[in-house]
Amino acid sequence: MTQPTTAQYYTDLPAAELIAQIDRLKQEKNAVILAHNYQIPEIQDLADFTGDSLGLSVEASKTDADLIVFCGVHFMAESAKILSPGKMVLLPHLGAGCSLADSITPESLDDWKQDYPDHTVVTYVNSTAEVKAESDICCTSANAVSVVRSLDNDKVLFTPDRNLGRWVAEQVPEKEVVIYDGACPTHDVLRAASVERTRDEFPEAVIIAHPECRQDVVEIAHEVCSTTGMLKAVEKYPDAKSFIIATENGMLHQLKARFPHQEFMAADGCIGCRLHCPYMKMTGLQDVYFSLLEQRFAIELDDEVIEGARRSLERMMAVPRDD
Ligand code: CIZ
Repeated sequence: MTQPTTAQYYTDLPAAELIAQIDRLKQEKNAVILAHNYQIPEIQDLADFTGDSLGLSVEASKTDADLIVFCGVHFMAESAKILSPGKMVLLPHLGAGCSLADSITPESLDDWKQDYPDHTVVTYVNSTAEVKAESDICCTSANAVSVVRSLDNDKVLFTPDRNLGRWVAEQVPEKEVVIYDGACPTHDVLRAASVERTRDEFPEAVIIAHPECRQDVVEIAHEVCSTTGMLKAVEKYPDAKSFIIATENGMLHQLKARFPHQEFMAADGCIGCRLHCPYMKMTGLQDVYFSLLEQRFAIELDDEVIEGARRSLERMMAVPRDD
Protein backbone atom coordinates (compact mmCIF):
# COMPACT_ATOMS: atom_id res chain seq x y z
CA MET A 1 0.00 0.00 0.00
CA THR A 2 1.29 3.47 -0.83
CA GLN A 3 1.90 5.41 2.35
CA PRO A 4 0.20 8.84 2.31
CA THR A 5 2.63 11.76 2.52
CA THR A 6 2.13 14.77 4.73
CA ALA A 7 1.47 16.83 1.60
CA GLN A 8 -1.67 14.82 0.91
CA TYR A 9 -2.96 15.93 4.28
CA TYR A 10 -2.55 19.63 3.75
CA THR A 11 -5.11 22.06 2.43
CA ASP A 12 -4.75 25.80 2.11
CA LEU A 13 -8.44 26.37 2.80
CA PRO A 14 -8.79 29.33 5.19
CA ALA A 15 -10.03 28.57 8.72
CA ALA A 16 -13.59 29.81 8.09
CA GLU A 17 -13.92 27.59 5.03
CA LEU A 18 -12.42 24.59 6.87
CA ILE A 19 -14.99 25.04 9.63
CA ALA A 20 -17.79 25.18 7.03
CA GLN A 21 -16.47 22.00 5.37
CA ILE A 22 -16.19 20.24 8.73
CA ASP A 23 -19.80 21.18 9.44
CA ARG A 24 -20.93 19.87 6.05
CA LEU A 25 -19.05 16.57 6.49
CA LYS A 26 -20.40 16.22 10.00
CA GLN A 27 -24.01 16.40 8.76
CA GLU A 28 -23.29 14.16 5.77
CA LYS A 29 -21.69 11.43 7.89
CA ASN A 30 -23.93 11.81 10.94
CA ALA A 31 -20.90 12.54 13.12
CA VAL A 32 -20.48 14.07 16.55
CA ILE A 33 -17.33 16.03 17.46
CA LEU A 34 -15.98 15.83 21.00
CA ALA A 35 -13.24 18.10 22.37
CA HIS A 36 -11.44 17.62 25.64
CA ASN A 37 -11.06 20.69 27.88
CA TYR A 38 -7.31 20.72 27.09
CA GLN A 39 -7.72 21.12 23.30
CA ILE A 40 -6.80 24.33 21.45
CA PRO A 41 -9.56 27.02 21.50
CA GLU A 42 -10.53 26.58 17.79
CA ILE A 43 -11.23 22.90 18.39
CA GLN A 44 -13.16 23.49 21.62
CA ASP A 45 -15.30 26.10 19.84
CA LEU A 46 -16.05 23.75 16.97
CA ALA A 47 -17.09 20.76 19.07
CA ASP A 48 -20.60 19.53 19.81
CA PHE A 49 -19.47 18.65 23.33
CA THR A 50 -16.53 19.76 25.47
CA GLY A 51 -15.58 18.18 28.77
CA ASP A 52 -13.53 15.50 30.48
CA SER A 53 -12.72 12.22 28.77
CA LEU A 54 -15.30 10.04 30.46
CA GLY A 55 -18.08 12.64 30.39
CA LEU A 56 -17.52 13.07 26.64
CA SER A 57 -17.53 9.32 25.99
CA VAL A 58 -20.78 8.96 27.92
CA GLU A 59 -22.38 11.89 26.04
CA ALA A 60 -21.35 10.42 22.69
CA SER A 61 -22.75 6.99 23.60
CA LYS A 62 -26.17 8.61 24.17
CA THR A 63 -26.30 10.20 20.70
CA ASP A 64 -27.51 8.47 17.53
CA ALA A 65 -24.34 9.52 15.66
CA ASP A 66 -22.69 6.87 13.46
CA LEU A 67 -19.28 8.47 13.80
CA ILE A 68 -17.51 9.93 16.85
CA VAL A 69 -14.56 12.27 16.21
CA PHE A 70 -12.62 12.51 19.48
CA CYS A 71 -10.35 15.55 19.65
CA GLY A 72 -8.17 14.50 22.53
CA VAL A 73 -5.55 11.82 23.06
CA HIS A 74 -5.52 8.12 22.23
CA PHE A 75 -6.79 6.66 25.52
CA MET A 76 -9.77 9.05 25.42
CA ALA A 77 -10.86 7.88 21.98
CA GLU A 78 -10.47 4.31 23.25
CA SER A 79 -12.86 5.07 26.12
CA ALA A 80 -15.41 6.35 23.59
CA LYS A 81 -15.00 3.12 21.58
CA ILE A 82 -15.38 0.97 24.71
CA LEU A 83 -18.67 2.69 25.55
CA SER A 84 -19.89 2.78 21.92
CA PRO A 85 -18.45 -0.38 20.32
CA GLY A 86 -20.98 -0.22 17.48
CA LYS A 87 -19.91 3.28 16.36
CA MET A 88 -16.82 4.24 14.42
CA VAL A 89 -14.52 6.33 16.65
CA LEU A 90 -11.88 8.51 15.01
CA LEU A 91 -8.79 10.13 16.55
CA PRO A 92 -7.88 12.97 14.14
CA HIS A 93 -4.15 13.01 14.97
CA LEU A 94 -2.41 9.66 15.34
CA GLY A 95 0.49 11.23 17.25
CA ALA A 96 -1.77 12.35 20.10
CA GLY A 97 -0.64 9.94 22.81
CA CYS A 98 -0.32 10.31 26.59
CA SER A 99 2.90 9.88 28.58
CA LEU A 100 0.96 8.95 31.71
CA ALA A 101 -1.09 6.27 29.95
CA ASP A 102 2.09 4.90 28.37
CA SER A 103 3.84 4.64 31.74
CA ILE A 104 2.05 1.36 32.46
CA THR A 105 1.61 -1.60 30.12
CA PRO A 106 -0.51 -4.73 30.67
CA GLU A 107 2.77 -6.61 31.27
CA SER A 108 4.09 -4.19 33.90
CA LEU A 109 0.69 -4.19 35.61
CA ASP A 110 0.70 -7.97 35.62
CA ASP A 111 4.19 -8.07 37.21
CA TRP A 112 3.11 -5.58 39.86
CA LYS A 113 -0.06 -7.56 40.64
CA GLN A 114 2.05 -10.69 41.31
CA ASP A 115 3.62 -8.87 44.28
CA TYR A 116 0.21 -7.90 45.70
CA PRO A 117 -2.16 -10.80 45.06
CA ASP A 118 -4.68 -9.68 47.73
CA HIS A 119 -5.07 -6.11 46.44
CA THR A 120 -7.84 -4.63 44.30
CA VAL A 121 -6.50 -2.80 41.24
CA VAL A 122 -7.91 0.72 40.74
CA THR A 123 -6.86 2.27 37.42
CA TYR A 124 -7.21 5.92 36.51
CA VAL A 125 -9.00 6.36 33.16
CA ASN A 126 -5.76 7.89 31.79
CA SER A 127 -4.61 4.42 30.77
CA THR A 128 -4.82 2.19 27.73
CA ALA A 129 -7.82 -0.05 27.09
CA GLU A 130 -5.61 -3.14 27.67
CA VAL A 131 -4.59 -1.88 31.11
CA LYS A 132 -8.22 -1.06 31.98
CA ALA A 133 -9.17 -4.60 30.95
CA GLU A 134 -6.57 -6.02 33.39
CA SER A 135 -7.89 -3.88 36.27
CA ASP A 136 -10.70 -4.48 38.78
CA ILE A 137 -12.22 -1.01 38.54
CA CYS A 138 -11.43 2.36 36.94
CA CYS A 139 -11.63 5.84 38.42
CA THR A 140 -11.48 9.40 37.12
CA SER A 141 -10.11 12.46 38.89
CA ALA A 142 -13.77 13.26 39.62
CA ASN A 143 -14.56 10.06 41.53
CA ALA A 144 -11.23 8.51 42.61
CA VAL A 145 -11.84 9.07 46.32
CA SER A 146 -15.38 7.65 46.18
CA VAL A 147 -14.25 4.66 44.10
CA VAL A 148 -11.50 3.69 46.57
CA ARG A 149 -13.83 4.29 49.54
CA SER A 150 -16.53 2.10 47.94
CA LEU A 151 -14.33 -1.01 47.77
CA ASP A 152 -14.94 -3.91 50.16
CA ASN A 153 -11.23 -4.66 50.11
CA ASP A 154 -8.98 -2.52 52.37
CA LYS A 155 -5.94 -3.24 50.20
CA VAL A 156 -5.68 -1.26 46.99
CA LEU A 157 -3.20 -0.97 44.13
CA PHE A 158 -3.59 2.46 42.53
CA THR A 159 -2.30 3.08 39.02
CA PRO A 160 -0.80 4.85 37.11
CA ASP A 161 -0.72 8.42 38.56
CA ARG A 162 1.29 8.75 41.79
CA ASN A 163 0.01 12.28 42.55
CA LEU A 164 -3.65 11.35 42.22
CA GLY A 165 -2.90 8.14 44.17
CA ARG A 166 -1.28 10.07 47.03
CA TRP A 167 -4.19 12.53 47.15
CA VAL A 168 -6.69 9.66 47.33
CA ALA A 169 -4.65 7.79 49.97
CA GLU A 170 -4.62 10.91 52.18
CA GLN A 171 -8.40 11.08 52.08
CA VAL A 172 -9.03 7.41 52.61
CA PRO A 173 -6.53 6.67 55.43
CA GLU A 174 -8.46 3.58 56.50
CA LYS A 175 -7.23 1.74 53.37
CA GLU A 176 -3.74 0.60 52.46
CA VAL A 177 -3.11 2.22 49.05
CA VAL A 178 0.00 1.07 47.19
CA ILE A 179 0.78 3.57 44.43
CA TYR A 180 2.35 3.05 41.01
CA ASP A 181 5.15 5.43 40.03
CA GLY A 182 3.64 7.20 37.00
CA ALA A 183 2.86 10.89 36.52
CA CYS A 184 1.58 13.37 33.95
CA PRO A 185 4.68 15.42 33.04
CA THR A 186 2.55 18.53 32.39
CA HIS A 187 1.13 18.55 35.93
CA ASP A 188 4.19 17.09 37.64
CA VAL A 189 6.45 19.93 36.47
CA LEU A 190 4.49 22.54 38.45
CA ARG A 191 5.89 23.54 41.85
CA ALA A 192 4.25 25.52 44.67
CA ALA A 193 6.96 28.20 44.28
CA SER A 194 5.68 29.03 40.76
CA VAL A 195 2.09 29.16 41.99
CA GLU A 196 3.19 31.45 44.87
CA ARG A 197 4.87 33.78 42.38
CA THR A 198 1.61 34.02 40.44
CA ARG A 199 -0.23 34.63 43.72
CA ASP A 200 2.12 37.51 44.60
CA GLU A 201 0.56 39.38 41.69
CA PHE A 202 -3.03 38.36 42.54
CA PRO A 203 -3.06 37.87 46.33
CA GLU A 204 -6.87 37.54 46.47
CA ALA A 205 -7.06 34.84 43.80
CA VAL A 206 -8.72 31.49 44.46
CA ILE A 207 -6.33 28.64 43.62
CA ILE A 208 -7.87 25.61 41.91
CA ALA A 209 -5.61 22.60 41.31
CA HIS A 210 -6.02 19.29 39.52
CA PRO A 211 -5.19 16.24 41.69
CA GLU A 212 -2.54 15.21 39.13
CA CYS A 213 -0.45 18.08 40.61
CA ARG A 214 2.26 17.44 43.19
CA GLN A 215 1.55 17.57 46.93
CA ASP A 216 3.10 21.04 47.49
CA VAL A 217 0.71 22.51 44.88
CA VAL A 218 -2.37 20.68 46.15
CA GLU A 219 -1.59 21.86 49.71
CA ILE A 220 -1.86 25.55 48.81
CA ALA A 221 -4.99 25.13 46.65
CA HIS A 222 -8.45 26.21 47.85
CA GLU A 223 -10.09 23.58 45.64
CA VAL A 224 -8.74 20.31 44.24
CA CYS A 225 -10.84 18.82 41.47
CA SER A 226 -11.19 17.40 37.96
CA THR A 227 -11.58 19.71 34.96
CA THR A 228 -15.37 19.32 35.14
CA GLY A 229 -15.14 19.97 38.88
CA MET A 230 -13.27 23.23 38.16
CA LEU A 231 -16.27 24.63 36.29
CA LYS A 232 -18.47 23.86 39.30
CA ALA A 233 -15.86 25.11 41.80
CA VAL A 234 -15.81 28.60 40.24
CA GLU A 235 -19.57 28.86 40.87
CA LYS A 236 -18.85 28.59 44.58
CA TYR A 237 -16.97 31.93 44.48
CA PRO A 238 -19.36 34.40 42.76
CA ASP A 239 -17.55 37.38 44.39
CA ALA A 240 -14.01 36.29 43.53
CA LYS A 241 -12.39 38.42 40.83
CA SER A 242 -9.53 36.10 39.94
CA PHE A 243 -8.60 32.43 39.89
CA ILE A 244 -5.23 30.69 39.54
CA ILE A 245 -5.67 27.45 37.61
CA ALA A 246 -3.24 24.58 38.13
CA THR A 247 -3.93 22.27 35.21
CA GLU A 248 -3.22 22.09 31.48
CA ASN A 249 -3.68 25.57 30.01
CA GLY A 250 -6.49 24.56 27.58
CA MET A 251 -8.82 24.68 30.58
CA LEU A 252 -8.49 28.47 30.68
CA HIS A 253 -10.45 28.75 27.44
CA GLN A 254 -13.47 26.92 28.89
CA LEU A 255 -13.34 28.90 32.11
CA LYS A 256 -13.06 32.27 30.35
CA ALA A 257 -15.93 31.40 28.02
CA ARG A 258 -18.24 30.33 30.85
CA PHE A 259 -17.28 33.05 33.32
CA PRO A 260 -16.50 36.14 31.20
CA HIS A 261 -16.61 38.54 34.17
CA GLN A 262 -13.92 36.78 36.18
CA GLU A 263 -10.20 36.49 35.50
CA PHE A 264 -8.33 33.20 35.09
CA MET A 265 -4.55 32.77 35.18
CA ALA A 266 -2.35 29.77 34.52
CA ALA A 267 -0.65 28.73 37.76
CA ASP A 268 2.84 28.60 36.27
CA GLY A 269 2.95 32.36 35.96
CA CYS A 270 4.03 32.24 32.33
CA ILE A 271 0.68 32.18 30.54
CA GLY A 272 0.61 28.43 30.64
CA CYS A 273 3.89 27.81 28.82
CA ARG A 274 4.81 25.01 31.22
CA LEU A 275 1.25 23.80 31.79
CA HIS A 276 1.12 22.82 28.13
CA CYS A 277 0.62 19.23 26.98
CA PRO A 278 2.15 18.89 23.50
CA TYR A 279 -0.08 15.90 22.71
CA MET A 280 -3.26 17.76 23.59
CA LYS A 281 -2.25 20.57 21.28
CA MET A 282 -1.54 18.41 18.21
CA THR A 283 -5.06 18.38 16.80
CA GLY A 284 -5.89 21.28 14.49
CA LEU A 285 -8.76 22.13 12.14
CA GLN A 286 -7.00 20.40 9.25
CA ASP A 287 -6.77 17.15 11.22
CA VAL A 288 -10.49 17.23 11.99
CA TYR A 289 -11.30 17.98 8.36
CA PHE A 290 -9.24 15.09 6.98
CA SER A 291 -10.43 12.82 9.77
CA LEU A 292 -14.05 13.33 8.67
CA LEU A 293 -13.23 13.31 4.95
CA GLU A 294 -11.27 10.05 4.98
CA GLN A 295 -12.55 8.43 8.20
CA ARG A 296 -9.16 8.33 9.81
CA PHE A 297 -7.78 7.24 12.26
CA ALA A 298 -10.28 4.61 13.36
CA ILE A 299 -9.83 3.09 16.83
CA GLU A 300 -9.72 -0.71 16.66
CA LEU A 301 -9.87 -2.82 19.81
CA ASP A 302 -10.22 -6.59 20.33
CA ASP A 303 -13.65 -7.66 21.57
CA GLU A 304 -12.02 -9.21 24.64
CA VAL A 305 -10.28 -5.93 25.52
CA ILE A 306 -13.52 -3.99 25.02
CA GLU A 307 -15.37 -6.40 27.27
CA GLY A 308 -12.75 -6.27 30.07
CA ALA A 309 -12.27 -2.50 29.92
CA ARG A 310 -16.02 -1.92 29.81
CA ARG A 311 -16.48 -4.04 32.93
CA SER A 312 -13.92 -1.88 34.81
CA LEU A 313 -15.55 1.34 33.54
CA GLU A 314 -19.09 0.19 34.36
CA ARG A 315 -18.10 -0.80 37.91
CA MET A 316 -16.73 2.72 38.29
CA MET A 317 -19.82 4.38 36.80
CA ALA A 318 -21.97 2.73 39.44
CA VAL A 319 -20.11 4.87 42.04
CA PRO A 320 -21.22 8.55 42.31
CA ARG A 321 -18.70 11.27 41.31
CA ASP A 322 -16.97 13.36 44.01
CA ASP A 323 -17.66 16.67 42.20
O1 CIZ B 1 -9.78 12.28 32.06
C1 CIZ B 1 -9.74 13.49 31.81
O2 CIZ B 1 -10.58 14.03 31.15
C2 CIZ B 1 -8.59 14.28 32.30
C3 CIZ B 1 -7.33 14.01 31.65
C4 CIZ B 1 -8.67 15.19 33.25
C5 CIZ B 1 -9.88 15.73 33.87
O3 CIZ B 1 -9.87 15.97 35.08
O4 CIZ B 1 -10.87 16.01 33.19
